[in-house]
This record gives sequence, structure tokens and C-alpha cells, in this order.
Amino acid sequence: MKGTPWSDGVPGVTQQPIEPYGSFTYKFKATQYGSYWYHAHFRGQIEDGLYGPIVIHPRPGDPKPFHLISDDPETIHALEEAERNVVPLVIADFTHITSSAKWDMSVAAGVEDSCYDSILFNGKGSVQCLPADEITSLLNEGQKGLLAIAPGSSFTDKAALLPGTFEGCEETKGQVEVIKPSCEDDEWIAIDIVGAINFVTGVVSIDEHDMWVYAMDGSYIEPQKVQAIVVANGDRYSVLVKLEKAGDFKIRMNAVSAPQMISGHAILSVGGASGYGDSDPYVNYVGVPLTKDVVFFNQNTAFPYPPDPISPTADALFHLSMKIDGASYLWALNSSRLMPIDLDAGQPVLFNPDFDEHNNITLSTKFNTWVDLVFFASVFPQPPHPIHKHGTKMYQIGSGTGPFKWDSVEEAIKEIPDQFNLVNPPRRDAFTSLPATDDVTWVVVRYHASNPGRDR
Ligand SMILES: [Cu+2]
Repeated sequence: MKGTPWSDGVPGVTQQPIEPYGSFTYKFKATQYGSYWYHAHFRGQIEDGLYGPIVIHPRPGDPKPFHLISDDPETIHALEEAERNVVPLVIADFTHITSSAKWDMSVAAGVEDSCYDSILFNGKGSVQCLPADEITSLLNEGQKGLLAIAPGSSFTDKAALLPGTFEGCEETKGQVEVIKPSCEDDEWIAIDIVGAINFVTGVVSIDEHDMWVYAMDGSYIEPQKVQAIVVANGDRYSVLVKLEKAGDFKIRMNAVSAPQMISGHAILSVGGASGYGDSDPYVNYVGVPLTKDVVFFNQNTAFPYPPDPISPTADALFHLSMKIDGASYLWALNSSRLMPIDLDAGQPVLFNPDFDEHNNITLSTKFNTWVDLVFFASVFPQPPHPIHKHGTKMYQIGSGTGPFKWDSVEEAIKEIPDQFNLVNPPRRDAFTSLPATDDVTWVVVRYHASNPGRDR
């Protein structure tokens, strides 16, 4: 949104909410390329299905990392052709009640309803139900720990934690999304995996196929050959897949987040097959690899391509302390809750910046400076948080356990150099903070304040 910050779409921050039956046209110049998406930013409206993919193609001549996948010119040509025909695969966790009904229920119960009915792929999917004995056998240590806190509770057949609220899983026969190469004899297909997810973090895999991850959050990386990617909300992973055999192969999303066992799939159909025959998975129902050879995508080695040097020092550092505030579904940054009740009504912050308001969650920075943000999980236990940033990308430069007790990253590096990467850190617009299990934790991101506000 360079030059058009009012088209960023955040009620209370860049615009007032759009009235029912009203309209607002978002106009912007596409200055980046890659895999992006749009979604409602008003309360839980994204859960009601207001989202979709955006594909912005690079200019001819923009440097691509495909020679790191193969040095054969014909293969590189095929990879470029596949990228031109990239297929978005938007994954979402879906519930059969509206977001506002769900919110009211959570408030009434005093506990977040974090259970979904199905996983959708480009809007298609079905409800799957697990028998109770299978749920019990698939429980991980974390889930067993949660159940131990509340004696008498169990994972229900919708695999939720609260008895009496979530029972009654009924399977449905919805449509299945089928992904095919644009030509039947294509040797490669490119897929933009878009995590349009509300709550579920899951493992994405394609049965019997490697994925070459060549871009993360819309930016090229040094490609990684993997069989599984952990996808959280907001994440995008662009993958190239070699099509070597005909058949139907499941593209799976298997939840690994604590509250619910849920899974869904689309189909990669190769060579004209679409009978939805069985294929061999890499992971089980709860995302655990079935053999020790399964390679997971590693964000720490997702080096930007071409190299994208960052400033070795920052001009400012801000602390953003994260904690539960009052109820399991209420979170706060620096003691200010998300979505204060008057946020929708007032002047958007973009047009009325008041830096004393909202307990320092409005951060003032100077144009063309480098800024460090410390995301501090200040109480434990605390789950990992999906963080995303508008306006500019950020580089995840360090993380650790315990309090962040330094005034700058430079000082921290003197003591714990191994916990920082200032050379080629992952470049993201969405990431997941460290869980705080037995202690507080922190993650530091650095970004260049290169996207001015409304006055430029
Ligand atoms: Cu946002």
C-alpha cells in the first residue's frame, strides 16, 4: 500500500468500517509480486468466508531462484512456465455458525469456541468425524496435560475440550477441490498455499510428492525440498511440485494446534485421473510424520533470494508485551486489548494519530529508519501467537526464553550471539511467536520503515 495507506482495510486504523449494504473500492498499485491474499479485517468476518487469493506476477527479468532447483535449462524453463500458471490453494478452517454467533457463545461461556467443522480448500471440503477411541489414541502430551487440568473433561467427537458444548459430529459429503496442471503433460505445477486460517495450525503435505518451497509470504527464498510444511494463519508458501506419475494424490492439512484434531484434503490430479483413488500419506491424522525421512520446511533456513541485507543496527526498539487479559479469548498488547469497543466509531488512527492513547500500542517511527519490535510472551503458559505486519515486511532476527532484559539487540547479541541472525534472516509479513510453556519467551523482528503514512 505504498501511497495508498487508506486502502489497507483495517477498521479503526486506516478507515472506518463499511456499513451494511455500503461499499468501498480499494485501489492500490501492485509494487510487490508473489502470493498475497485479501480478507475481511472487521471482527470475525473472515470466518464467514470473506477472503480470497491475490497473485501478482513478477516482471520479466526479475531474478528467480529456480536454478537452485535444477541446472538444466529445459527444467528451469518448465519451472518458469509452471510459476506463470500458479494455482492458488486457499486453506481455511470453517464453522457452520456465523462469526457473530460464535463470538456471542464464547462470551457467554467465558471460553473461546476454538472448534471448527471442516477444513476448506478454495471453499470446498467436508466434515470428517473421528471415533472416540481413535481420538484418545492420537492425543499428544500437550493435550493430555490440558485434559489433566480439568478432571472429567475429554476430547469429544468434535475433539473439543469442553463437555456438553461440542458433541454431535455429523459427517457431510461436500465437494472436493481438485487441482490440475494447466496442460495434461506438464511436468511441474506451482501452487500458492495460502493460510486463510482463523485458528488451526496444520501440517500441509501432498501424498507421494516432494514440494520445492520457492517463496515465503510472496518473496523468493533459496528453495527447500520438503514433504511437509507447518502452516499458520496468514502464512503463504509457494511450492513447485514435479508430476512424475498419473493418479489422484491427497493434498492434506492436518491440525497440530492443541484444541482440536481436524483434517481435510484437496486432490492433486495428474494425467487425467480424477477417480479420487487412495494415495500414501507422509503424516498421520494429527500431523506426525509416518517415517523419519519426512522433511519439514524450516523457516530458519529460508534465506531470502536474492540476498536481502538488513541494517546491522536499529534506530529504535519497542516492546510489545503479550498476555491473556481476563478470558482465554481476550488478548492484550502492552495491556491494551485488541479491538477496544470504541475502535470502530472513532477517527481512524491514520488520520488522527494520538500516541498517548491505547497504552503505547500506537508506535511512532521516523521514515527511512530501522525499527526493532520485541514480541514478549509475558506470562506462561501461553500459546504461540500469529503475528502479521502491514505496510512493510519484517525480518525475524532473534528469539529466546526468559525476559528480554537488554535495551537494544546489539547489547543482547554481546551476551547471546547464537540466538540472532543479522546476515540472512527470514523475511516475512506473518509469523508465529514462540510458545511460552514453562517460561516467558521473546521474538525480535527488524524492519525498515520505508512505507510512509498519509503525508507522502
Ligand atoms: Cu491484518
